[in-house]
Amino acid sequence: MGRAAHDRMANAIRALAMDAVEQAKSGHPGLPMGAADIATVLFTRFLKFDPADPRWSDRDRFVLSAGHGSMLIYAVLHLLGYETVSIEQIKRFRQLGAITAGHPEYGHVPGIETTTGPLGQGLANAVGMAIAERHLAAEFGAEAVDHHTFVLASDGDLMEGVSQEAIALAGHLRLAKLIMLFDDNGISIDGALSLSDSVDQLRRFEACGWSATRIDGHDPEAVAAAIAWAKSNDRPTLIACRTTIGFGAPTKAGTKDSHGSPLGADEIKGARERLGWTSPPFEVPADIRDAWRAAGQRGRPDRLAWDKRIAGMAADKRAEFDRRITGNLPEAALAAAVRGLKEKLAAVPKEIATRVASEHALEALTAAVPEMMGGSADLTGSNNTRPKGMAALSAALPGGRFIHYGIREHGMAAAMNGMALHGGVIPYSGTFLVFSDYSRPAIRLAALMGQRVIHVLTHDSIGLGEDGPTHQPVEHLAALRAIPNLLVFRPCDTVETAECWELALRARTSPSALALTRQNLPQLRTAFTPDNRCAAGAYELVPAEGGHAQVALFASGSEVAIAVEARKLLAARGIPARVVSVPCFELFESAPADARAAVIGAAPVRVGIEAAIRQGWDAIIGSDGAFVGMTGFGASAPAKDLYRHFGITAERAAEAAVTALTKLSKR
Ligand SMILES: Cc1ncc(C[n+]2csc(CCOP(=O)(O)OP(=O)(O)O)c2C)c(N)n1
Repeated sequence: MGRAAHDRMANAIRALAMDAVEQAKSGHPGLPMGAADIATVLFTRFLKFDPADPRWSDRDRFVLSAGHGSMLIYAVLHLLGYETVSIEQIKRFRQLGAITAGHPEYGHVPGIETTTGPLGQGLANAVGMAIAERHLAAEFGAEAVDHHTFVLASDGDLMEGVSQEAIALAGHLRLAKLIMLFDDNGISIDGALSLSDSVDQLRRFEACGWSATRIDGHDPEAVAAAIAWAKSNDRPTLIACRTTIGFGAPTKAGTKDSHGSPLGADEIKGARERLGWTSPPFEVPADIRDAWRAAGQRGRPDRLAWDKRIAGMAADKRAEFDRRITGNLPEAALAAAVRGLKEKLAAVPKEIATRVASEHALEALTAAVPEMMGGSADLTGSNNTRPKGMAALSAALPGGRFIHYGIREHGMAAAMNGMALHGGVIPYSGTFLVFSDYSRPAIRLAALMGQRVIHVLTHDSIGLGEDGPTHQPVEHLAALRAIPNLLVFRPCDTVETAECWELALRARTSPSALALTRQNLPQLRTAFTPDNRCAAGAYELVPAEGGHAQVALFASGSEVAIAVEARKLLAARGIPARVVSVPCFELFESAPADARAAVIGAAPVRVGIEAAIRQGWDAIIGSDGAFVGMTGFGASAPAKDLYRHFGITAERAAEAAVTALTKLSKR
């Protein structure tokens, strides 16, 4: 392609971007106009994809990490011939009901792998995608899995802390098929980057084990040469592409004024003149459209050849590959594993911590579900996420299933999102519940994007003991429960732990968090039940005896055993009480109203028990219910002493019930 043809193709992106932002009266023209040359080279000469099959599993992945530049990807997809991204959709950029959202996440537009509004996330997602690619290639061979992951990142992406975690991990794992195109325009919202940053990015990336180069991002041949070089590298590559933000805009190019607001009619007129773009808004000349469409057809032969290779695979290997890529679970094996676990526990009950119960569950589940990939942020022995025999993934052994993420909770959670978005693997990993604060932004995005990632969060209360209040979560359960579409499980014993694991795996479009104890807990579910009782979210564990329940005790996790003891104390005083285990608020909330009402029951007094703050419990116990839990931070002491000190005991729970009953009788 000659330079003139390239320029006209890139200008089509620029024109669509400035016109769409103008029409929407909001958006970010600067990045698409500045990065148009990079995108044109990448999409017309390198990226492997087929608009006729956007979900083709061996396509190259492209992540626009700087999601605010979304008009770049919409314009490109439209020009390439992705049918859903019609000109009508571009005209309705950022409007209610349009697929062209301001910051598109996953799932709205075919062809968009993910773009992240919160800067830095997409970059870390790309690292996870590259990990998944390496892993699946090791398992199924290059004839099935052999693609690159490209990410376009901005200054903001590289300034965010999560980027450091992600690039360090990528360099360490030598993810050679990961290529980062850095839109090196030196401008952010406040103005010149020099206001707040003086990092030498090339040396930074090199120090993290990457190859790095800087080029003129408006020179298509330089971009092409750099990408070709990057593809031949044995390590991940940073291509810093020097660009001018808002390229083409007569007065706003190179300034913050082109970053995040419409250019205005005069500026757009001037840009059209400068770029030699004579078409009216939203119109693309036929020859340019044809050139883009032709580029969109480039990948078709590759895809057809891939189809053939897959069709030629041994039948059982092919079936397994298809199953993994579609995300279906091995139903029979999973059901048998869970049943086997529960039968064993019914025969020989165990008094162990739920984190240990989780390890036992993982031994059975990871054997049955080979797409599960474990990990931990340097707390492997504490999180119990590495079942015996699970090999560690490394640069030399990409087929390993356990990832030592290092002390990088945020990067870990964001990489897990990328792995899930890539498909073919189910990532789970661990840290302490209290450090979910460090991974929260990525957990939130997993929930928003409907991705199946599973966070094992151990040391889930003051029950962790001597490490003290910095390590003791008190508000974290409430904070996680506040995230829509996140399933927060807090199982009370070994059986519930197995059941919650099964539910997390079956939640195709929700991430899960499993809050697990450090301390031992008695097994409360001693009788075998084939059904998954935790699926209801809450259920009656022990009924009232000696008449209608006067008291209902609701608890989760380690406090369910306390509720069971409190019930005995109440029984001794002639007060019938029932115990309801509440392993998952979200599943309970989604149950039908009559089922919910039946579980809540008619006892005049309701008591909630959880070694955490009350927030959220009123939905179950009512605002007039009694709550036994935490009201502030914990302390450093052995767990048993802390439970006594903070009054989270059976005696206190029974007392609270009696006090409430007495109050009622006086009314
Ligand atoms: C985590 C996070 N913090 C803040 C923002 C708001 N924000 C959007 S773009 C941006 C910076 C823009 O600079 P740059 O990344 O260089 O993009 P460019 O100006 O080149 O388009 C900021 C702070 C965000 N999207 N995410």
